[in-house]
Formats: sequence, structure tokens, C-alpha cells
Amino acid sequence: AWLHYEGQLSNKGLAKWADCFRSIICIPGERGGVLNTAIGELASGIEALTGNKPEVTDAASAVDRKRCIAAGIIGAMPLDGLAISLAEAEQLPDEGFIIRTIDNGDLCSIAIAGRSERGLMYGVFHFLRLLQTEGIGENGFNVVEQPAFRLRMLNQWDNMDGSVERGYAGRSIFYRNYELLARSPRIKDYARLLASVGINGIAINNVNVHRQETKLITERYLPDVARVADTFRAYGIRLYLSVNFAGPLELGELDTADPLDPRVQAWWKERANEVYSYVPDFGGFLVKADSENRPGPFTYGRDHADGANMLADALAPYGGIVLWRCFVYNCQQDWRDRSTDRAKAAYDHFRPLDGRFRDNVILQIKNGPMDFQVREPVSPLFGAMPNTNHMMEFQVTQEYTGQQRHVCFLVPQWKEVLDFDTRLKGEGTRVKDLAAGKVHPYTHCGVTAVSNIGDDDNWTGHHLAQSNLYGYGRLMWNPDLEAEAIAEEWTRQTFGGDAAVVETITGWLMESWGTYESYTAPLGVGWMVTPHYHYGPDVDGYEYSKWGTYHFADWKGIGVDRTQATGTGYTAQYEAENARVYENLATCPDELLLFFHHVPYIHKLHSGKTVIQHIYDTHFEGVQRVEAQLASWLSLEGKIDEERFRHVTGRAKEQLENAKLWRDVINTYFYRKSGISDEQGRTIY
Ligand code: GCW
Repeated sequence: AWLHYEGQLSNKGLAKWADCFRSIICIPGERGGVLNTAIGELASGIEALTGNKPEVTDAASAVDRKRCIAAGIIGAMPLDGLAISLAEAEQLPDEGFIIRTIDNGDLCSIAIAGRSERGLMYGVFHFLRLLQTEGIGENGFNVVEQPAFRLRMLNQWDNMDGSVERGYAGRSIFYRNYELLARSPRIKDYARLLASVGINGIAINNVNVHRQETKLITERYLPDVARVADTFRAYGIRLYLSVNFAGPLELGELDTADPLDPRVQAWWKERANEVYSYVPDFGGFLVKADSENRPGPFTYGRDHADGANMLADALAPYGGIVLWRCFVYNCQQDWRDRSTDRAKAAYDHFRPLDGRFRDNVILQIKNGPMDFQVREPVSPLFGAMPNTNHMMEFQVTQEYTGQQRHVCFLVPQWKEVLDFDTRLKGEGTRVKDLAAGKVHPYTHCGVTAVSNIGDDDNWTGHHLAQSNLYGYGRLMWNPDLEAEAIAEEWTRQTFGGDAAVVETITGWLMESWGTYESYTAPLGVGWMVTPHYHYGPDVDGYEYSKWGTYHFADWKGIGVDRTQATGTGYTAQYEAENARVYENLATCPDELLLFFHHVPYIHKLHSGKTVIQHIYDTHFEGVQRVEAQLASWLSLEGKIDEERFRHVTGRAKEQLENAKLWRDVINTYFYRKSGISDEQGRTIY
């Protein structure tokens, strides 16, 4: 993936610093500790980049110290001669680092100083990334970095039978035949990939916790869980497990899972105690309760605070936390019932509970109110509970965005979400500030996402889908990075620095989200996908189902009226100014029009086009864009190794065919419904 390094160090300015790459001076740390991981990564990275293995030593002579890389932890490394002051360094948070080159004429050195072991490791990966992408110039480096969010997590939706829910990259790297692949080198490689982009937590099993997975917190599996935790620990990543709320019942040990029953509480305390006896720094439990038929506190007439707090109390003595998901809605809705609106559910369920959750509970809130569609507004619940810890959940796996057969680089979408101004505490209350704990003083906060990897050789099914995993980590480290800068970094590291290669792939990635949106469900209405699989078009697939995801198209118009004036009233969940923007046709942004309003096909958008003409135009354009992307990719033949070239070409051709299907199904559907012809008279069936 992006860590293959070979031969990527540009020679620009290198001569001046070349001597430094010969030795690394560092005081060694504990065996298996993050510090040693960092030094190992630094040494092997430099060897791969320069072809020379550096000497690693802690016995620095005066001369050595002036021609070396000095790496260490602030407070534990001598800083003299490194142009770093203790006062400056001490301002950094735990995971921060400084990279600074010291130029004393012909005696140059490079310092990489972390505020902690993890800080050092992030510094090392950052340093290697700089060498890979820019090379080291005459002026060297002067970098001070720290992550924006404290928790930067991933969730694996992996099952113990080896399948991966919504996985599009092969089987699980974690499980096979109901056993953990605890010694698999793949897990270590994955830990490296994640650490290199700053991920610091991972939940290794699906939030839908089935029978066997319920036993992950028992002696049956804990020894193996502990081995996996060891692998991640060496890379500074904490391990979490998804748990089954009905665990005591499912394992046949109690006849109830009522969170207020003392026997249930004792059962979870015992489980927590056992988990920590195997994994002393265990992160905590991730819980999907009362959601899509999973058990939860509602069964016992209790609410979500009762449920989450019971688990929180069990974990508290060990410093563990509960990641409690807010994806709670009625999945048995009657499509005839126009008063129920799935988009309103999370807010309605959770908002009244503000202040009732323990301090070691975090609510995990999906970025949109529905479910990871190509376009949704930002969840109004995020930030709306000032007294309850929050984290935002994104989806790296492309469930609704082409399933890693289509290119859909999601960083621009996530960036829009993070930049969204909730206005909850006046103008400028952005999601990224809330997630960073800058608005409400949350004890725990940050971001998480559903991962997109599997045991395919290229990790992600589509080779270019690696950019989403990479981009998630990079953006969550620094949400102010430009999406394009991230795309370009990834491309350079993964495919090398050839100008045409970098420009073509970066350009493709940057256009891809808009392209995907243009040939799928229009104007924020969402869905229209094949039920259950969620790949390919089926306009009415969910229209008469129980899932609460409707578009309400008839012969006159389309869209979901979520206004307070005439619709479901969903807009009222936003802060007043945002609510006003969405409520009014005149101000509602085009791209979300059909999420908030039901309008006639002849309604004029801000763009000046009618809704129906917009649908036709974007669907024809979308296919043309895929054609153009494929053509520019094909122009790279010979500049990319054959294996990856053939693989990406194959996927792009499939994307094109599928985009044509989307175009023709959507255009035909709306032409037949509305009877309105395309102004340009193009072929519609
Ligand atoms: O979108 C839905 C997915 C389910 C998933 C669920 C969730 C893990 O289709 O596969 O279940 O979201 O987020 O819990």
C-alpha cells in the first residue's frame, strides 16, 4: 500500500543530509513497546528509501550527534544541539511531535522528538511520508504536529465465520472458522498501515454480535484476543470489542439482560474483570442496541442511558469506555405511515437523555441522519447534547458508494461534514470543533469509521479504495488538510512521483464523489439501490418496504417533505438558522433539495434547471465523466506496473457499465413517471 517506500527518496537536496541517514541515535525502550516500533520503522524505512541500513545506537559520541537522526521522547532525550526547547516541546499534547533539521554547515542532523512514545512513532511515519512525497530539500524540515481529535478509531464489521458485513475486499483478516487468526502477519501489517496515519483505536468485531462472537469476552477467546491486542499495542492502537447486550441470556447464564437487575450488573462486572485480566489496557465495549433487531434495554422498559451506564460501571474501575451507537430507528415501519420519519429517530431517542450518561460513555453518531448515503445533511444530533460525550461515525467501506468497484474518494464528503457549521453555540460551531471537544468540554470525543479492508492482496478490493483508508486517517489527524493534498500524498506514496501519474490519479479521485453522485440517486434523496446488497440501481427497491427509506416519486414530483410547515418536522431538529435554511425552498441547497422537500419535476433549482432536466443532465454527464476518467487512466499505460494497471482498468470498465445501467434506469424511471422529455432529446428508454 502506501508504505512500500522502495526507491522513492528524491535526490533533491539530499547530499547535504545524506550523512544523517547513516545513524539513528536513540535510547531504547521496552521490548514490544511503541518506542521500539518507531525506531524499527525509522530504520527499515530509511533502508528501503536509501538502500543503506542505518546504524541504530544509543552511545552517541559528540561527532555522531552532529551527523545523525536523533530520535526520542521529549524529557527522556538530550535536546542540546537539536534546536528544540523543552518549553516548546512541553506545550504539545501526548501524541504530538516535532521534526526539525539542524544545519551547522557540513555538520547537519535531524531531530524527531515525540511528546510520548506514540508521538515519536507518529513523527517517524510523518518523516518517512515527507521523504516519500517531497524528499528532503536544502532547507530541511521544521514540523510541529498534533492530532485534532483524541479518539481516532476504526470499526471492523468482521464476523468470526470469516465474512465481513459490508466488506468488499475478500474475507476477514481477523477470523476464520470461528477462530481468531491471532498470529497472522496480516494483522501486524494492518496495524502498521493504521498507525502510519494516526489511528489509535480499533474494534475488531462486527457491531452485529452473533452467537459465537458473544463469547469473545470469555475465556474461550480471550487468550487470542490478548495476542491481537499485543500486536496493535506495539503500534499504539487500543483494542475494543463489540458486545451483545443480551450476552448473559445468549450465553445461557441468566434469564434476563435487564440493565437494572443486580445479577446482570454483576455479570458484566465479572466479564469486564476477566477481559482486563487478559488485556490490561483494553479500550472498552462498542454497542449496537435496540437497532435493526439487535437486543437492547427497550426489551425491559429501560432506556439507553440505563443500558449504557450499566456497562460503563463495569468498565470504569479499569478505565474502559462504552461506545454506544445512536443508530436507533424503527426498522419495522409501515410505508403507508407518513408520520414516521427515520431521519428523526436518533435525535428523538437520545436528545432527551442528555446529561444522564456516565462520563465513560461516548455516543457514536453516524455522520448523517439516515445511513451513509452519497449525500445527506449532517446529523442534527451531533453537538445537540452538551452534557454527553460524542464521537462521529463515518463509513470508509463503500456500502452505498460503489462498493469498491466504483472509485469514490470520500475525503471531500467527510471534510464537508467536519466543516459543517451547526451554529449550536453561535456562528462557527463546526462539527470538527465539537468532535475535538473544543465546544463542550467532553471527557471523551473524536471520530470513528467502518473500515474497508479484507484479505484481498491489495487490502481494499479496488486498489484506489486504499485512498479512503489513508485519507480517513490523515483527515482525522488534521481536518484542515485539503482533500486534494491528501489525494496527492496518497498517490505519490502508492504510485510514485511521475507527474502524469500523480495528476491523473489525483484528478480522478477528486472528481469521483461528484461523479458517483451524478449518476445515482439525485439531489439528496438517497437509496434507489438494490435492497440488501446496496449495489446498482433499483429505484423502488425500498419504496414499499419497512426500512423507512422512501422517495415518494409520483407522476408530478419527488422528494421527502421534512419541513415543519407541511412535512415530518425534521428540520426543527437543527439550530434555528440552519432549520430556516433547510425549511425554505428558496434557501435549501440544491444538492439536498429532495432530502427536505417534495417538489414537482418542473421545480426550478438554483442552478436554473428544472429537477427533471437536472436528473437527465447529471445522469448523462455522469457516464461521460466515467468514460473520460477511464480514458485518462488508460493513457498511463506503461507508467504503472502491469498488475495494478490491469486491475484498475478492469474495475473502471465495470464502473462504466454499472454507471450506464444507473443512468438508463433512473432516466427511464423518471421519464415514464413524469412524461416529460429530455430537452436534448437523448436516448431514454
Ligand atoms: O447501513 C446499515 C448496514 C448494516 C449495518 C448497519 C449499522 C452493521 O446496511 O449492514 O450493520 O447499517 O450501521 O449497524
